[in-house]
Amino acid sequence: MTRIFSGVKPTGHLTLGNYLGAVRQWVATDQKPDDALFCVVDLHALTVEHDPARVRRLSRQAATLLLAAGLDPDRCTLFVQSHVDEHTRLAYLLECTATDGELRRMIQYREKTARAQAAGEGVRLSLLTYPVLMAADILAYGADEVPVGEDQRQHVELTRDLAVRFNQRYGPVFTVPKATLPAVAARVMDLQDPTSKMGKSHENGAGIVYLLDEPEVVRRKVMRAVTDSGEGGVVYDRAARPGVANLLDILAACTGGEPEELARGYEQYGPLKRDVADAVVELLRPLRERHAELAADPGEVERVLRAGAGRARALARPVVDRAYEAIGLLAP
Ligand code: AQP
Repeated sequence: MTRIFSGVKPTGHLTLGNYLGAVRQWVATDQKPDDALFCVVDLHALTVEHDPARVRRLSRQAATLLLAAGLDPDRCTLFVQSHVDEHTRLAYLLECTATDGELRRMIQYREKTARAQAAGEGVRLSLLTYPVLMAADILAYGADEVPVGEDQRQHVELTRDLAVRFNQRYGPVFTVPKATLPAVAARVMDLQDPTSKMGKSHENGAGIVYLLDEPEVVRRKVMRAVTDSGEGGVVYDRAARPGVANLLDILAACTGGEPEELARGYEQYGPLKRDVADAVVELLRPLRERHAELAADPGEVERVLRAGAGRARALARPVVDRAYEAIGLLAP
């Protein structure tokens, strides 16, 4: 049985990018509680300037949205990262395995450092080390596959490197995982700036479709999406026409077609945008409805998370204990 692990960070409201790039893949897996682990990775939200009350609220909301999106607590393990100490226990051993140079090469570190500096904020040490914590999130469960969007591919590569290095040096403790990406929409771009990723913590929400946006808000954002001059009709060309390519990717992800093929069905941008807006609204409708039901019963979400943490702990502890022993620490 293939074991999968993945997570979402409560740094903002979940977006269409998170859904198409990652969450939809999670829901589509043939889920079994011990082999499908999904996590609200709240410790990762502390790596940048944050408001404690907001992180708590967003953590609960993310868990509720994951259930609304279709994760079934009887067929997967859904939990909150900070509820399972094994993640931070293992992260330290992996910090003793990783090098400063390889962490400084991480693209997200470089981008987020630039953002923090531009805002006049200090760069937290945890921003540098968080990919190691992410490696611990994955390796603690012996996950084989990590379904993620394109932006996380580099972090999963690092996880593989650390697992291989640890195993070679101290003995075979970790499963070496691989990233799995969706065929389309592995990198959904911002509708207002199609050269950058649709990211939930970006300041300007005009180019971001949030999963809980009202239908008319979704329509407005899609209809105002930045495109190019439009000369030569609608063609799928990611490099030359990133805005249109992004809309075609989103449409393909929603309807199941191929972006190049779909492009042939349009001569102008207006009808394309209308179809994209309709497709996204319909895709998100059941999720929004289910979210409203679940949000009315927060006790149920808490029960799911408590049970999930218990299951996760039982799976992670033996792996982390083995790593402690292998690296040379005395058993307590
Ligand atoms: N735009 C995107 N397109 C496709 N997949 C995406 N993911 C994120 N943005 C896109 C995937 O969603 C999963 C959860 O992401 P995360 O919470 O770990 O955060 P992130 O990757 O750092 O992206 P965000 O949402 O943009 O957060 P901020 O703005 O805080 O950095 C991951 O599998 C990710 O690949």
